[in-house]
Amino acid sequence: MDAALKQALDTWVDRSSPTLLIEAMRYSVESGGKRLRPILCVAACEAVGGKEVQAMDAACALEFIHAYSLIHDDLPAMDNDDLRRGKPTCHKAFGEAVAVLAGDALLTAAFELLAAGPHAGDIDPAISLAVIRLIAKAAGALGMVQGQMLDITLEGLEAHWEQVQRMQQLKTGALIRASVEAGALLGGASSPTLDCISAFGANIGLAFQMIDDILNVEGNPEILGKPVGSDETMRKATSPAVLGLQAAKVYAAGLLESALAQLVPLGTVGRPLAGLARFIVERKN
Ligand code: GRG
Repeated sequence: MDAALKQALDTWVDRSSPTLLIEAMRYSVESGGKRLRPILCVAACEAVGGKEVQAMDAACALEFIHAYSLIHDDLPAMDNDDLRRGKPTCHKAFGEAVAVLAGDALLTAAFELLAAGPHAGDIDPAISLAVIRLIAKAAGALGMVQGQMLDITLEGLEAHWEQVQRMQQLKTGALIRASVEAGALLGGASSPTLDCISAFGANIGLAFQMIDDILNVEGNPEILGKPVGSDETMRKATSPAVLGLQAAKVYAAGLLESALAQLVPLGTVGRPLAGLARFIVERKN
């Protein structure tokens, strides 16, 4: 996946001479990370009988969007974080203005990749359009950006679990769900299979953010590559804060079970997705 992302950057981002902007984009995409969204996208494509190559443009685009969201999330106006993946955050390395622009440019590059990436010519235009539409919705004001807005709004308030759950479904869950939906669409999933994959994505998307919250309470900063305890300091509305640590763990385990149940109709081809779901809930970083 790292090689594919590098190639996507080379092809779609670095067509002019190197600039600070491009350096900042590369810094953010090539600084590691779990690559979970692109891996989920490819796994969903393969689970419905598609080939990796069919999902590759969308997979890279999803990672570009994820990288943009992390750059903006770390800014002083948002979470004001200094470290990401064990390295200085983009604005710490390049300054705030360059970081804002690198995020903007990655978001735009993602849609260019979706519309005209190296494999675009091999995909049915109706499917391409459906994928672009679903990723745009998941990333935008009805998805991730809305979730971030709710996150900011709920800061310091006595939030209800329903509010926190909605915020997490949008802030983190929407892009994860879109990753598997896009992969399944590109792989040629039937409508009932797409429904199962979509429900699977909704469950693991929420579980992912709940585990992120739990790791912010009791994770190992060295393994995480960032400090822990920031949610409590910033009085963030998180699942452990609202449900309690133990109940949040039990809830996330229940989401894993629901996610796995959605894969039953797929049979053995669903196993890689099941493994990824387990990783999401059992991870330490
Ligand atoms: C337009 C200002 C502006 C904001 C855009 C920033 C933003 C909207 C949304 C933020 C969404 C966000 C950062 C959610 C957190 C999701 C999350 C838990 C990220 C960590 O994901 P991992 O663990 O990261 O997959 P790695 O490092 O593995 O890639």
